[in-house]
Amino acid sequence: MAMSLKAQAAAAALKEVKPGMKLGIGSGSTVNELIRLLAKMVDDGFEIIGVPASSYSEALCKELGVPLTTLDEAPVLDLVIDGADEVDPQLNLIKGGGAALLREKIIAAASARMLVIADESKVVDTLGNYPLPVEVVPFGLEATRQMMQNSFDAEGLQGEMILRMLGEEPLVTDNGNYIFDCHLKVIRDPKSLAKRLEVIPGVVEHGLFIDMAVRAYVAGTDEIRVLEP
Ligand code: ABF
Repeated sequence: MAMSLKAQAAAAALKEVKPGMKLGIGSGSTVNELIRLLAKMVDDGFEIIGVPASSYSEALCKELGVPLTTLDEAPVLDLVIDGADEVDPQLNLIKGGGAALLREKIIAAASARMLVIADESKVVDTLGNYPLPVEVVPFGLEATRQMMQNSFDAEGLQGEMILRMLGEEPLVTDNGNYIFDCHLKVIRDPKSLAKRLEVIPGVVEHGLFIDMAVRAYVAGTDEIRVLEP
């Protein structure tokens, strides 16, 4: 059976994984393909140790036999491979559609290099059409919402914020927090917005990954493109 685009992107990035590496493993459906391919390599005797970014990735790795450790045991990683919701030409990213952005960013920051795997639908000229996830502490939610609104106003963004729900209740992240999905349309200056969000005490982390990815493997129907900033 032909490989899906997501699996093709994952397979291309896996060529950068060398035996003995400590590998950050992101999350999402593209990374699930990566985990499946990695599990086959491990079955064939390839030795790596992974640090997963979400409880879902952890469970899949365990189920398929990918050896894991924790970031406490391996605080410095050689490489992380992760998906994205949007990728711009500088390889700035929006991530967090799967609600794992905080752990994904901690793992990316702990890794010497970050590779992105995606299909062509994720590539954009300007970030923002995909709603920006922002992880916030439940305490003082309304105050945090207003401070975030002020940041969007200051950036000239018409930001509608929607608290992510799971049924009738707010979705709770792996870290016990909530997520606002911020519909901003066009984020002209992601760096500036990131700085504004980072000084809000109730904001734990935002889904803008700036200057972190060094290469993206983007699978289209005709070819796999390798993007660099
Ligand atoms: C994670 O998975 C997220 O940060 C991002 O939201 C998402 C991409 O998912 P998929 O690969 O399913 O499109 O990496």
